Amino acid sequence: MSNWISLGQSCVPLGGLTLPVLLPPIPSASRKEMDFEAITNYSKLHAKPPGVFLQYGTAGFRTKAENLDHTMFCMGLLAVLRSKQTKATIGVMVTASHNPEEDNGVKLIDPLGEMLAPTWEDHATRLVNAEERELQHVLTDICKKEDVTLQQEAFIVIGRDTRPSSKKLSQSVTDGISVLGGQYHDYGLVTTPQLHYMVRCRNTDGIYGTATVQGYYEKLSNAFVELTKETNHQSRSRTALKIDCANGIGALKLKEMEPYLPKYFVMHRYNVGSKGKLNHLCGADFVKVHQKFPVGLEMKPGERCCSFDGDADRIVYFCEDAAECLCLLDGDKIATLISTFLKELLDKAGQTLTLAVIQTAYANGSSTRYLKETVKVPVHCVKTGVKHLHHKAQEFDIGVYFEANGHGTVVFSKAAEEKIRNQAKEEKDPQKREAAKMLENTIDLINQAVGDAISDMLVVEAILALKDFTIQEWDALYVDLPNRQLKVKVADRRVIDTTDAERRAVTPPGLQERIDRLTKQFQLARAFVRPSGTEDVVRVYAEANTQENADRLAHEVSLAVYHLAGGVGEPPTTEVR
Ligand code: 16G
Ligand code: MG
Repeated sequence: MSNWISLGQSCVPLGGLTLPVLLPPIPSASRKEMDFEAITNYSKLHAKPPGVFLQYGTAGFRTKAENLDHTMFCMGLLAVLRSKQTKATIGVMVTASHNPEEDNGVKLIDPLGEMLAPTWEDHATRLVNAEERELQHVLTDICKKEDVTLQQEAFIVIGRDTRPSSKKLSQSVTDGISVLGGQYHDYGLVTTPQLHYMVRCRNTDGIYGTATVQGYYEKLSNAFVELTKETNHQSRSRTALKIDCANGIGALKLKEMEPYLPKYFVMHRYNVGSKGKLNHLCGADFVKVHQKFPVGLEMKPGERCCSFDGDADRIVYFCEDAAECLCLLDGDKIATLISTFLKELLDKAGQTLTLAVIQTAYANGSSTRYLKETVKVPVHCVKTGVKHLHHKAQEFDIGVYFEANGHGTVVFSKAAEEKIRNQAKEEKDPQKREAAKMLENTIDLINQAVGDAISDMLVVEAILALKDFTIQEWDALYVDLPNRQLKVKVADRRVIDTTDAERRAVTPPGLQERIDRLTKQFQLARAFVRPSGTEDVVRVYAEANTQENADRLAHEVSLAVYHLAGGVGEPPTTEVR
């Protein structure tokens, strides 16, 4: 952990600037025992809101910002315990991604930049919901169950998005860290994937990269320049890219990165936060779910555009077609482009590494068919949520994973990476060596820790440039089946239990049979329902041969959910948009 030394000014023992003078300063030295008196005193300053139960969901805790102060403090405490247990740097990111501006959230990042281990998610839920008198017991119990050595030092890195509430909430995290004697470095405003990158850099002694935003920009831009250096700079795919930044952190970070990018990559940023509200009528989630153009972006037919989400870990591409309609290139299209590119390079290099694509139930049926039948790569379907995709992808030498919503990346096994890097150095055959070098640059351009809008955007731009593809040519690889997503409010969404990677409902009784009957009435149809992991709703997905049929099927399925799973409020109307 040599990187603990270079903490500079930002590692201060007390993060919360709001602490009252009455309390003694928290000693910064690592302690042998937990100081429960101090914990209790500081916990009172971050009092648990009465009657609020929060669950560490798909991507951490998420709710109205005003209810999160206590949760943040607890996540500071938990991050210290996780750091002591793993003997590694742990990340705490304050963000609610694509949620509205009033919300906020927090998630912990594990040592290699991956999502928090599931057993610790349970500890997080327990700790956050514990009453003040139970805190001591819960903390002691976690230490016992997880064999935490209290003498071990702890180091945490923190980051936050641009929400107005994020700064204060991240200070509550630092209070939690400090009261348990942990040390920290606050990166301030960063994208979620940048913080994941920092964690991975710090825990690999810098082998993955330099743990600074500058190190991140240098790594990605160097790889991009190398990968695209042979491309024709006048090519059709070199026209400016228009980026909808969702009024979020992506706007700031792209601006910082611009000087590192070669002149021939021209980007125009929109929804940069100067006027509109975060994620409001813009951003990747809005464009994908509503299948509508974001506001605030001037475009002409055929121009290449993309949208980030609020914390810049998702990206979708789009353009306006000849009929002035939205033509969406979502995570499935990105996965197809990347996996085709990797497969071609592997073939050229003569490498026999296993390559697979991981999707979720939301993947468009056409994409799955195209990947299996045309690209000829194995495709696996797992439950929604990055952790499930990431985990499955690690079973292969090269695992490409993408959710249709635009969150995804590629993971390379250590052995695959070594083979590729060795071949790039030692291969005698010039063509094979060139292919290996391109694979090597692709590895460096990809943020393997987690899906990353900036990194994914550069990968897509590089591939389009190398193939001299316009966005329309890329889109024409396969035609998406029309689809529709809806949500239904129910009294308790936990009444819905699913199986087969969320493609079938096990409960409530009769629901799946109803969905099966409805699906049979349409051509090329598929539908499923699942309880959301981030919102108090049940999600409905349907696809079919025409948009009208997809809309009808989605509506019929929502009605089935409403009637069989305890719908509340008015029944879903036929108005789907
Ligand atoms: C979170 C997940 C995303 C998933 C989405 C589903 C992470 C980092 N993010 O945003 O992968 O697609 O939740 O939301 O895991 P839902 O459960 O509300 O549909
Ligand atoms: Mg996000």
